[in-house]
Amino acid sequence: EGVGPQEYTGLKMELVQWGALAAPELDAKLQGKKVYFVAATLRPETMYGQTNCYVGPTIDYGAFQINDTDVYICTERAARNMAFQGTTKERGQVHSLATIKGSQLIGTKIKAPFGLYPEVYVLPMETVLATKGTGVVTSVPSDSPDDYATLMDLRKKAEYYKIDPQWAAFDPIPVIRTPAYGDMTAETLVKQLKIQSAKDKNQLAEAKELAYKEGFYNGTMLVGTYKGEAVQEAKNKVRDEMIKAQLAFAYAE
Ligand code: A2H
Repeated sequence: EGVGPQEYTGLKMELVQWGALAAPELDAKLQGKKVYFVAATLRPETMYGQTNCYVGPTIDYGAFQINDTDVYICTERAARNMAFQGTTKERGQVHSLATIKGSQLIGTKIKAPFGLYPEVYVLPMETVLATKGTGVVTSVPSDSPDDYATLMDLRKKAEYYKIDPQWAAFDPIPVIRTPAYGDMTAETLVKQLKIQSAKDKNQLAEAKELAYKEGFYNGTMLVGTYKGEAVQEAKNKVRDEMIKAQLAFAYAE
């Protein structure tokens, strides 16, 4: 990354129902609050294609009281950053209501803002970094090679990953068309580069770079308010629309 701060979109994915591993601990503590998983994304225009959300199973997460009503699930590091970016009611203040391991969040059902699948599940991704973004990654397997490779791994070995196959059953949705890779950029690249799993780090880094550039410079929206428009134009419009609807906020680090 460059010298300046990275500008993310913090996507608010509202809790629908805790998974069985989180429920006993968190249900009582967060009674009556509006709870959101907050995912940091650089591709807000792809959010129509969310199929699930990822957390790192070994990462520590917290439930942070952000204002009078809202609680955000993310890393403490991210909550502290938010507190200095006007996200919290009191500047610099973070109030932790509970802590929880990523593994305990698996199977939780949440809303996917702007998603064509309105509700999705939280799944494990071993490559999520605790030191980047919020530690929560919303998954768009049509356009993110990492998201695609992990979803395929989870489907192949549901038992090993201790997930219900139904949680990973939402198929990728075409969101963006590119001249080089068609309507499913990530799938095309994963196949072209012969990526076998999410462990193929080097090829995935290459696929990520190719997908990002082609999507941004040559992509056209296939769905949503800006269908038919260039990604370059639609990107910030979708972001603004989400922020206006209070489904997202600006997050930088
Ligand atoms: B992106 P950069 Cl469709 N650990 O969002 C690992 N990856 C993380 C993360 C973390 N802690 N926090 C965010 N990310 C992911 C959408 C997307 C993303 C698409 C295509 C590419 C893409 C849907 N997932 O990212 O290192 C998030 O995934 C590739 C650039 O700060 C976030 O945007 O550049 C991106 O990585 C931020 O990565």
